[in-house]
Amino acid sequence: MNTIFETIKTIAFDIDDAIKTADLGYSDSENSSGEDQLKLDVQSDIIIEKAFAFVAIVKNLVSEEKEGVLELHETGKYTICYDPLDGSSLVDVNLSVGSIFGIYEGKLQASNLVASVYVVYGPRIELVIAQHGKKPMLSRAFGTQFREVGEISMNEKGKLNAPGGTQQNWSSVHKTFVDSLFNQGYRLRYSGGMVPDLHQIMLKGGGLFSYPGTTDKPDGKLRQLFEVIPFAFMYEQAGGQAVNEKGQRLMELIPTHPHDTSPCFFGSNHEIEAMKKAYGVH
Ligand code: P6P
Repeated sequence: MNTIFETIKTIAFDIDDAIKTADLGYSDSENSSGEDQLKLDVQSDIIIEKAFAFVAIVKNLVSEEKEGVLELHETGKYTICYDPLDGSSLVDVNLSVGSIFGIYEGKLQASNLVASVYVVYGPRIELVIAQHGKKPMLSRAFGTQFREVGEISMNEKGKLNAPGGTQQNWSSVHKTFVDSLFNQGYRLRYSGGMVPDLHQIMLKGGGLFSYPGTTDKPDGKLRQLFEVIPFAFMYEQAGGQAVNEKGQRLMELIPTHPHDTSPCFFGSNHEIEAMKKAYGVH
């Protein structure tokens, strides 16, 4: 597993370099979710694929930017599901973006997640690794090396509220719930980048990130295998919770297709319990 983590650290520096030097235009293709691909999306995906081609324990890759499963090593053990550059459309306005990796052993479902990693490309490059039985570990790049900074723990109750999706497409239950948090003094913190938005809530003591089912996206927007499940694991390991609109743990998800999405709520215990009560699912 450490070989995978070390490979991701190398990937982080290469993608950070690409962000700073690459053409920010659009390619002439779409990803599997029908979203226009930036040249940077494609370049980041290639960086990751080339890096893991030399890691024998990696059996398969599943990328947000590609359809299906790519077999790398027949005798490998793990499948890595990843979003190479989540929120890439924010690069051209110089906001932080990230890469997300879910490392699975066996069938691609949440219960088979062995570890998750995300990288934040911001004023600094930061990387968080979550493993079973441990708090997520934050590392930061100093020069060409990552150094561990410390474990991440979430408070029981936070102050930040990151409500995703288009408000006019929210249910009335969700709108009432989100407004109730703001009426209690929660601060709006939403950039449109899942990785920096969830990173901020974890590091700043907690709160709630929500991307519910909406009238335009009834099953939510965020992809289960390489966005929702990796972060659900992060939040649970940090002492928080991660649930869907029925209050069910996202770590119980069993996708039927590699690009399945799910409504998702990530947060401190207090905010998730408040969400369950507001949704009538507690
Ligand atoms: P909306 C970026 O496109 C992304 O996939 C996530 O990084 C982010 O949380 C979400 O979409 C933002 O979506 O609909 O709120 O703009």
